[in-house]
Amino acid sequence: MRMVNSENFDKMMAEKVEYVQDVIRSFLPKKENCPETLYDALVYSMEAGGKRLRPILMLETYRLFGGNKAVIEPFMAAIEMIHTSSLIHDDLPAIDNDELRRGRKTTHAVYGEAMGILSGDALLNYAYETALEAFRYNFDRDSLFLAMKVLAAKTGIYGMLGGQSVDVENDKKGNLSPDLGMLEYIHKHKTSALIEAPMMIGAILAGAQKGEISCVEEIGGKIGLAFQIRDDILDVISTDDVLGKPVRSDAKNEKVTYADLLGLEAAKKKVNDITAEAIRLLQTLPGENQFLESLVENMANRNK
Ligand code: GRG
Repeated sequence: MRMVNSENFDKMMAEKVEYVQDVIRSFLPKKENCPETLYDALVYSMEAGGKRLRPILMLETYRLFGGNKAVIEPFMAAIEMIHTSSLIHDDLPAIDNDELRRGRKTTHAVYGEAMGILSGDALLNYAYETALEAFRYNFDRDSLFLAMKVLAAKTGIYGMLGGQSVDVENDKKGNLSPDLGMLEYIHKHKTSALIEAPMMIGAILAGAQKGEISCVEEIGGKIGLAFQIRDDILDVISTDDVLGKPVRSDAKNEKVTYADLLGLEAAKKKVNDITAEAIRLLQTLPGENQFLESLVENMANRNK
């Protein structure tokens, strides 16, 4: 495999995270124009750290297809805003009811439930305002339109929100007690869709062909599924301190997970198998991005 060694990978990743933070900050709303507590709550969650994987996957897929323009930046900020809004809402009392996220108190734990709902909504809306900034650039309108459509669709009913709405009915006591097929539906929508979207947007804005964009969608689907199964495994084997969020959250909320249905060892094997498929598919694309391949490998073996 064409990988970056681990020391170089960590250094490159740190540099990319720093660049992504600068991009995100440059697109955050201006304090003067925003109600004070709403501003504080949404900046609190956006600045709480986080691995910034989705904007980095977007950027690296963009680079894989030869993209090198600033037009990608509003989309990088937008995808992290959408992701962060979903985490704020996921932590709310009505959903997972968690008080720890990214190593700090959750947004609703600090600012109250109403502000948790509103700052999540505000970030989701502001993500689209932000992505639309890309239309200020002198850039192909059809590609921008397609990128906007992917961003909206993968977040919505046919993506993250659709998957999450099935997941809230997933509980061992019985609303839904998913089998592997249903669990795969949930994961592919609530998690993979927000990995597919940034990778597809990177490919679209770099001018990839239709078939290549579909291949990137398939790769993102696999990476997302592996990422979520790893998340379920870490929920069982890790600690609050390492993860920065409460472990055993799935058990507390009586969620059926891959670790339950397959057992830990088979779930780990599934993560490795799907990741290998994703990397094999990446290698069929024109161009080469060793960092991206290493990132996908690292996501499968992550401890946080
Ligand atoms: C209104 C936008 C909105 C959303 C509501 C709650 C919800 C719908 C969707 C939740 C989707 C969700 C939380 C899926 C889990 C995906 C997952 C494993 C997220 C953790 O991602 P990391 O590890 O987080 O990349 P960091 O903190 O590093 O960014």
